[in-house]
Amino acid sequence: MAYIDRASAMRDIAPLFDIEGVPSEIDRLGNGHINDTFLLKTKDGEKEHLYVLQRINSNVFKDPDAVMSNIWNVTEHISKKLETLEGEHERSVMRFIRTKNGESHLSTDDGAFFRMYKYIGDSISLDLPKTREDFYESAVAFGQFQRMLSDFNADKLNETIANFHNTPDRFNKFLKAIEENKSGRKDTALSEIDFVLERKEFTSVLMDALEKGEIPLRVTHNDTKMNNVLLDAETRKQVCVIDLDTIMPGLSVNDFGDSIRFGASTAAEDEKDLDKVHFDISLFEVYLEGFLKGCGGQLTANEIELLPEGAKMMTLECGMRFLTDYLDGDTYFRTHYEDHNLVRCRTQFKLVSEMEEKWDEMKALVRKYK
Ligand code: ADP
Ligand code: GN1
Ligand code: MG
Repeated sequence: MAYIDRASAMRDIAPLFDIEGVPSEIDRLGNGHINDTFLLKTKDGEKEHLYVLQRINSNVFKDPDAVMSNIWNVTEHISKKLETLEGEHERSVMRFIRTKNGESHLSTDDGAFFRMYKYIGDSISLDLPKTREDFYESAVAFGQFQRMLSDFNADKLNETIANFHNTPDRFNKFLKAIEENKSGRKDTALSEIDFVLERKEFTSVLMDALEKGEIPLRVTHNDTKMNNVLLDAETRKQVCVIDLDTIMPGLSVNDFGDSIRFGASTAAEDEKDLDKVHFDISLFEVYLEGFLKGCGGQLTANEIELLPEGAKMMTLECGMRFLTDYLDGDTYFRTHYEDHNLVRCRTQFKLVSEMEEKWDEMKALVRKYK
């Protein structure tokens, strides 16, 4: 997907939305791997307004209408709930802006899709928690998010990416990528490929538990990394869960697990020096406490028991996805240099190995909360 330049986003796209004021400045925003995200400033006399303008990645999201229908329904559901609570909640949910024609998003003649929402001011989004409290706050946010959606009718949800966290299916796609070797890079990743192949059995444990009815299907976020939660810049309290494209029926343990993968690490997802990358079990416990608090007693004993499996599954799956993309020639995740996906997959596998070493401790920790 070709990315759009800032000037044309501001000149040609922004004015088509029902925003206040006249677009005056635009900059790129955040470190997301998928969408094309801009911070837009407008001038309205003396006043200034801030918006986020995003081009949806239609290579990843094949049906942007389905994505936007989920997002409007979910944010409306959450807004209604917030109205019943005391206090100010303007920043607690994403507020989308329709186009001047009343559409939920904009489709252009060249097949691109854009959406606009309010920038959530005085907030930060972190690629690694700076303190334990930061991580705890993100856990509460994702737990509460799940709780707020517990009575959302899942039949209203579209599956925006088929089999998104179906890890055995991801494994089969990985095998296909090895076989096709579209990038010709297979020989540079043999030990990483073996790492995944050795864990084939594990890839199906959560889907099996779901099939046997041991854990429930819930409405989940499915992309719960720390930079998808905004914290207040001053108080560092959680403000809002963002990046709602992958809300779909899913597993609570995977929402827990994806946060652990990203945040309970001592280094960034793309750290090249693996000596710096460790799984920090004390951060696992911090997140566990925050997540359970946020979920408000909703998780079943089986779900709590399988939280470590969620952590290992999401880390292995994500590493496998980076590796698959590396073998395919970097067509899915945004990369910034030649081996970026390979570097990313190595950090994930390092974390998986350390989780395996600390497995009994992880299991003992969750059992304290059952
Ligand atoms: P992607 O799917 O590419 O990850 P996101 O929706 O997560 O796209 O947006 C990318 C980044 O932009 C986020 O990680 C965050 O840092 C920043 N961002 C997105 N929306 C907002 C917002 N409403 N307020 C402040 N920052 C935001
Ligand atoms: C992507 O969109 P972003 O950057 O928040 C990806 C996640 C991965 C993550 C790895 C839709 O998340 O599934 O876990 O990168 N999102 C999609 O950092 O594939
Ligand atoms: Mg994101």
